[in-house]
Amino acid sequence: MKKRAFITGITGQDGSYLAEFLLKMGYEVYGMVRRTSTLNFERIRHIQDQVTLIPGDMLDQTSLTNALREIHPQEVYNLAAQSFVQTSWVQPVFTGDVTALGVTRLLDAIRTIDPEIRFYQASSSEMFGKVQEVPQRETTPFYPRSPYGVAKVYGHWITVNYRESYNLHATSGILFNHESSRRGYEFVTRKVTHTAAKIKLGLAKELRIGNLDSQRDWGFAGDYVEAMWLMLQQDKPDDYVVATGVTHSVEKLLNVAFSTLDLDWKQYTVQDERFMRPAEVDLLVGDPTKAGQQLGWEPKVSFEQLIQMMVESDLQLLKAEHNL
Ligand code: NDP
Ligand code: GDR
Repeated sequence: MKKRAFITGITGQDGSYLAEFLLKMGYEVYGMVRRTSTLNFERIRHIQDQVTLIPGDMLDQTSLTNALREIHPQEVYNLAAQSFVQTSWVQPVFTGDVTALGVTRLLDAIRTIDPEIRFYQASSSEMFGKVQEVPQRETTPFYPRSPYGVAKVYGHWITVNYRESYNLHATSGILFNHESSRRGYEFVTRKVTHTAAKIKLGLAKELRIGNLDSQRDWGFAGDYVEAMWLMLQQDKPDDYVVATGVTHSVEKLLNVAFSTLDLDWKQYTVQDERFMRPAEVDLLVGDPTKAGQQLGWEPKVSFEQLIQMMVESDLQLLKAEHNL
C-alpha cells in the first residue's frame, strides 16, 4: 500500500519541491489549493498529472476536515501561510488568521478525524527575531519582530500544545531561509537574481532594494524539504532547527549575483525606503546540530552555488520569454 501525504501550500515554493520528493519516495500525493480567479499552478505544472488537488482554504475549517476525511493521509505537511514578512505589517489580522489560527484549524481536524496522522508544521527562524543567542537552536527563546513572526510563534506553540495535550505526532521544523529558482519574486534573493539577469539582457536599468546590511542564513529549498520528511519518519515528534549555519549579508548576495553576470552591483543598485521594514531581525544564523545528529540531515548546496543557480535559471527564463 502506498503511503498518502497531504500538503497544504502545494502551489508554493516548498510545496512543489516536497511534492516532487514524496512522489519519488513512492507516496500518493494530495495537495490543497485555494480558489483564485486565475490558476497559479506554475510550480507544479510538471507534476500536475501525478498529484491530486483538493480545493480548500486555511481559513475554512470545513474544507480541512473534509479533505482529511476524503484522503485519509498518514502524513500532513502544513506549508500554507501568508509567508511574506513585509506584507504582514500591512495585513496583520489576515496573516494571523491564515498563518496562526490556520494551524489550529488543521490540528483540530486531525484530532477529530484521525489522531494517528503525523503532522509537520512549517515554523520559521523569524520566530527568533531579536535574537537572544547566536547561533539559534531549538532551545533559544523566541522574540518575533513582525506580525508574521508572531503568527509563526503561535503556530509553533499550538503544535507543541496539541502534541502534549492529545499525544499527536506533531512536529515543528524551525527552518531558516531557503531559496530556489521557484522562489517568489518579492523575496530578496529572487528579486536580486531576476533583476540582475534583466539588467544583463538590457530589460531593466536598475535594482531598487532595502536594507543592505541584513544578514540571513540562506540554504537551498530542495535540501530543506528532505528534512521535513525525515522529521515525520522519526518514532517521536519533536522540534528541529534546519539551517546551513552560515550567514551572509544582502550586500554579499548582490555581489555574488551580479558578479556571476560580470556586472558591478554598485553601478545598478539604488536603495529605496519602500523596501525597508518597520522592525528588522538581528543576526539570524541557525545551529543545525540536532537535525544533523538525529535526522542525518545536512545541506548540500552552498550559498554561492545557490545564487549562481538562480541567476542562471532567471537568465534562461527571460531569454525564453523575450525570444532572446
Ligand atoms: P510560499 O509563499 O511560496 O507558499 C505559500 C503557500 O501557502 C502557497 O501555496 C499559497 O497558495 C498557500 N496559501 C496561502 N494562504 C493560504 C490559505 N489561506 N489557504 C490555503 N493555502 C494558502 O511559501 P514557501 O513555500 O516559501 O514556504 C512554505 C512554508 O514554510 C510557509 O508556511 C512559510 O511561512 C514557511 N517558511 C518558509 C521559509 C522559506 O525560507 N521559504 C523559511 C521558514 C518557514 P497560493 O499559491 O494560492 O498563494
Ligand atoms: P525574510 O525574506 O523576511 O527573511 O522571510 P526576504 O527575502 O523577504 O528578506 C530577507 C532580508 O532581505 C532584506 N531586504 C529585502 N527584502 C525584500 N523582500 N526586498 C528587498 O528589496 C529587500 N532589501 C533588503 C529584508 O529587510 C530582510 O532582512 C523569508 C520568508 O520566506 C518567510 O516566510 C520565512 O519564514 C523566513 O524567510 C525564514
